[in-house]
Formats: sequence, structure tokens, C-alpha cells
Amino acid sequence: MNIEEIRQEFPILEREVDGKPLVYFDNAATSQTPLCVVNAITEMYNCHKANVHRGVHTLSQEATDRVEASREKVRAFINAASVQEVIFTRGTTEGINLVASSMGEKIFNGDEIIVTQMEHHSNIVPWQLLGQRKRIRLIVVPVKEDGTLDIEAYEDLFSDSTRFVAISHMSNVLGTVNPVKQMIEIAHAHDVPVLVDGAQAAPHMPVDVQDLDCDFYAFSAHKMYGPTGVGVLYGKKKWLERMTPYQGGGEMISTVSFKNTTWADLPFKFEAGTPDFVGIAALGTAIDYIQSLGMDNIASREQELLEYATARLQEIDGLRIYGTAPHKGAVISFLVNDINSYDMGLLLDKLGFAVRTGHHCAQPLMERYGVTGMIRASFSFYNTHDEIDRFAQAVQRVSAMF
Ligand code: C6P
Repeated sequence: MNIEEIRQEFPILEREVDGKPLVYFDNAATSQTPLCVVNAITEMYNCHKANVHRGVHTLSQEATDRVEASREKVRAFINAASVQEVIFTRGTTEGINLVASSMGEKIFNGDEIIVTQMEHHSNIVPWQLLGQRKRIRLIVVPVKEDGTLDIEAYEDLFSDSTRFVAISHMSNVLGTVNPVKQMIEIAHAHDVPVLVDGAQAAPHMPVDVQDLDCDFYAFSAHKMYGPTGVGVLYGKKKWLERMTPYQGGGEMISTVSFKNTTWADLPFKFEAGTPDFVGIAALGTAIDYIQSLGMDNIASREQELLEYATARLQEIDGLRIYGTAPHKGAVISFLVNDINSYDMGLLLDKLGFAVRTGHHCAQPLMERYGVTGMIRASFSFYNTHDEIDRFAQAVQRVSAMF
């Protein structure tokens, strides 16, 4: 990978904050966007903006072709069996809400749903909302001190009442990459379907939904160098066919009358209303971009950055890293002594470093570690060893100020 060349694709990395060069270490919240993706958005607005799947006119055909080409790129990217299994959403959050709402119809009073202690709020609250409509219980897989899941406990949590499992592929706080393939196998042995929250995994490692054998897989375009406001929900056809639509409106129907409405074929049954067709087309370009770099190259570059940053930060007195799992993505959450994460984040920002602070939308996990927040540095392939060196110095300098 030629990092100098790659960085030129991301003009934002050249900007300054408070007169200091920006060091962007908040990639797990949202990644930056390469020029090719920005150009794809501009081209859609300048040349092909028309509503999709509706018009016979040329512009509408062009926009539709671009959206459907993007769907095929997503299908290939995650190795889904069919484009009918690829639903465009607004993001991971909407994908999980869709499943909780539509699969929720098959979950009844007294049933149980297994989640983990490291879930993002997006994979907790939709199930709790379902729980308000039906008396279902969330059963929680504990996280061990090093940030790995207690898989033995997971196996023991299954009962005759278990109806669904919802787990993250990679934790946005600890970086832990969970053994989802093994967890899915265990769930399927109990005849229980599994949703995988892939928000943090899809941008950083190869994902093969057929090999994982997951029933649902949700992720967001904005974390994978794509546009904001677009996401993907993969669902196995056998489930999608049985589920009722999440929302009603244009394009998700076959026929409508005041007596009876019938649904469109998959995947359109789950895509009510005008989609973000500009963003969806640009997601296709983001996938082309990622593929041109190579997912394996991305993963190994980020592993190298993770190892280097871990070693540099561990040199700092009083610094504790949360999440030291052997299989981990390029995310480091930490605290120094009892310094408040927010206070430290503000000072780091003054020095040009963009990191995330606070509970990271994972309050139950914060509670697990007995803290209210952490500082998180999350890396992308375009980050450099020099940025990490400067970051380690800045953390040391800021810590000394408290
Ligand atoms: N995590 C972070 O800074 P949306 O907002 O729908 O694109 O993604 C939600 C989501 C779901 N699951 C996981 C594991 C996530 O990390 C996120 C988003 C960001 O960690 C913003 S809170």
C-alpha cells in the first residue's frame, strides 16, 4: 500500500484544527470519504438524478441501473447468494430495527433473546422496544476481563424459550472480533436464527455471509468510506419471505386496493419510499475503492497500526487499555489514571487529535468495567506510524497536565 498516494484521495486529512495538523483517529464513528466516492455523488446529482424504479425516461433508467449495480456489488462484497437478500437501509441501526420489528412478529410472550454485554445500543434498544410490546426477556452473554465473550456461558444460556440471537461481529469499544461463525453454529443447533451487527467488521475484514451462515447481517456505508445515510441489511431469503414489511409506502407493493394490498418481490418489499439512490450508487463506488486496495491488505495494514499503537500507548504510566482480546480490530479504548475521558478528549482536540470520548453508545459495557466513559482511538489504513507517535506524545503531555 502506498499510504502517501492513498492519503491524497482524502483531502480532509490535509486540514488543520486550531492551527495543528488534523490526526483523525475516530474512524470507528465514521470513516473519511475518498475523492472517487465524492465524485460519484456529484456525478449522480449533475447527470443522473431521477427517482428510481419508477420512470421510463432515460434519467430514471440510469439512476435505477446505478442502484441495482450497487446492489450487485454489495452482494459480491459479502458473498450473499442473491441480490434479493440485499436490502438498502439508512444504516446498521435501521437494519436491526427492521429485523426486531418484522421478526418480532414471530417472538412471543415469555420468549428470550440472547445478546451480549458488549452490544452497541443499536443492538439492545430495538429488542427492548419489542419487549415493551411483548413480555420477552433479554439474556446477556458476559464479557470477560480481557474483552472476550464467555462462550461457555453463551452455550449455557440457551433454553427452550430462546427465539433469537443478536450479536456484534466486532465491538466498537473493545475491538474484540467475536467468534460469530462458532456462535451461529451453536444457535442453529438450537434452531435459533442469528443477526450479526457488522457495523465495525464490514469495513475492516472480509465478510462472507454464506460461510458465516448468519441469518441477518447489518452494516453502514459511512463507516466503510461511503456516503452517510445508507446501510445494508443482508437477510436469508427464507426469513425475508416469511417476514411482513417493516414500513409501508411506494415501491414495496405489488397491488394496492382498499380491501387488500400485496407485497412486491424481494428485496423491494423492505424498501418503502424513495431510497437514498445517490448514496446507494456512491456506496458501489466505495466498494470498488475498498476492493481496489484489497480487503486482506486493509486488514493487515490496520493490524500493524493496532500493534504499533498498543505498544506506544502501553509505555505511558497509568494508562489502561480496555480490550486486549487476541483477535481484535484496530480500536484502542483507554483511560489514564482517573482522568475524565471528556476532559482529555477536549485537550487532545486542541492539539489536533480527533478521538471519541464517553460511553460510545455502550453503557452496559461501561458498567461492566465500572467506568462512565473511555477515550477511543480507532484507526484506518490511511493513518500512519508518525501520527501514532505524535498521539502517544500528546496523551503523555495531556496526562501530565492533570
Ligand atoms: N458506532 C461509534 O462511534 P449507525 O449509527 O446506524 O451507522 O451504526 C450504529 C452502530 C451499530 N453497531 C455498532 C457496533 C456500532 O459501532 C455502531 C455505530 C459508532 O462507535 C457511532 S455510535
